[in-house]
Amino acid sequence: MRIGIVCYPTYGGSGVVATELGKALAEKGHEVHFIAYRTPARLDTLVENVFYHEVTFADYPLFERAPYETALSSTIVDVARFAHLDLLHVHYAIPHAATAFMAQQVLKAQGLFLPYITTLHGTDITLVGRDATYASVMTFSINQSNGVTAVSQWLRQETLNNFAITRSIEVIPNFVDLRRFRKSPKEHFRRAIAPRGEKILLHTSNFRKVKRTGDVVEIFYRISKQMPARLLLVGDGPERQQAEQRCRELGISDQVVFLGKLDPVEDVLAISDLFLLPSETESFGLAALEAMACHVPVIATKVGGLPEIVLDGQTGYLCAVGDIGDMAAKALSLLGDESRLKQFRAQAAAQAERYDMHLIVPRYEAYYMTVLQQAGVSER
Ligand code: GMT
Repeated sequence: MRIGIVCYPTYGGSGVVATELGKALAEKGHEVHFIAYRTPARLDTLVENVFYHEVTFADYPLFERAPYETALSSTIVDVARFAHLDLLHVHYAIPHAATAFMAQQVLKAQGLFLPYITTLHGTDITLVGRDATYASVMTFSINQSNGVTAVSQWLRQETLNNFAITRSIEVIPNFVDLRRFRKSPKEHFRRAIAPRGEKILLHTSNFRKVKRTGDVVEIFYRISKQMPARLLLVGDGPERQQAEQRCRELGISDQVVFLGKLDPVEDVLAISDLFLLPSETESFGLAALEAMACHVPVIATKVGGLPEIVLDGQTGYLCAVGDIGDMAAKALSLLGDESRLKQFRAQAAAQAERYDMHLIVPRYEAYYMTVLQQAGVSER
């Protein structure tokens, strides 16, 4: 199959899922064409069957903001025509579903039909999508999609509850490449971070408000008062500076390492004892899944799709949003009990296996076939 994939190239989860999916499909022999305004973070283009098409913006003094949607739709049309795409798969509804619809209409006028699938990831529905600024066009372009998927049961329900959706939504959860995430710890790295055998806590995110990075710092502060510990923070974003400032105020800067944007997150996960994800909302929590794949239990909030991934009392703990005290207490009790920690580590890894790439990617392939059949198109 020849598949076009549209995604955000940033470190956000939707871009990561789109890129990993495209790479996995290419490995299975499909021809995959990524379309984005920058090379996606995890994309390695020197791989068989993978192509990358950059959306370029022609500048003009009249534009205060370059018209991204028009440039993207035009690029989709161009790639669809010349690479003979069978299907377009867009990740994150805003504005990608609308641009896919526009491209479909342009191609239709040229006598070509390009079915498109929209994958809903989270904040496109829970935060941004609800804003009246976007809601009507977003609802329309989701309904016009030839297929719609959501990354968790919760997100599917949330979409149906909040938008006038007239078509079915297939749930296909996110996945993990276990080959990549089953790493043995680099002992010299662990010794450098925790020379006296301190416990290592980790948080990775794009440091947006929704991630509650401030809570991560407060939870760690409470833990560090009770046991020797280190906190590693991977990623960057608007809340980072505030988090760094709070570490200084609490006098814990020497126990906290801000690693910034780091792609081989598996190397950091491999030396970690516990993962913290105190988000306000999380439609899936890919970061939690990647942690569990590395045998790292997760303390998270009981929100969104997280209870579908993190099994409370087995692969970690789920607490109320903002309940820093409870999260710190649960972390302390787990880190202080070596045999329970070992059991949780094994259970976390076993749970991650249910989301193995080799189980989930075929579900996308099957869904593509269904969509093509329903659209009355035969695969090239
Ligand atoms: O909102 C984000 O944190 C980024 C966003 C993204 O870029 O797409 O992440 C969402 O999609 C991820 C991949 O499906 C999910 O794992 C995240 O849970 C989801 N984020 C939220 O719902 C907050």
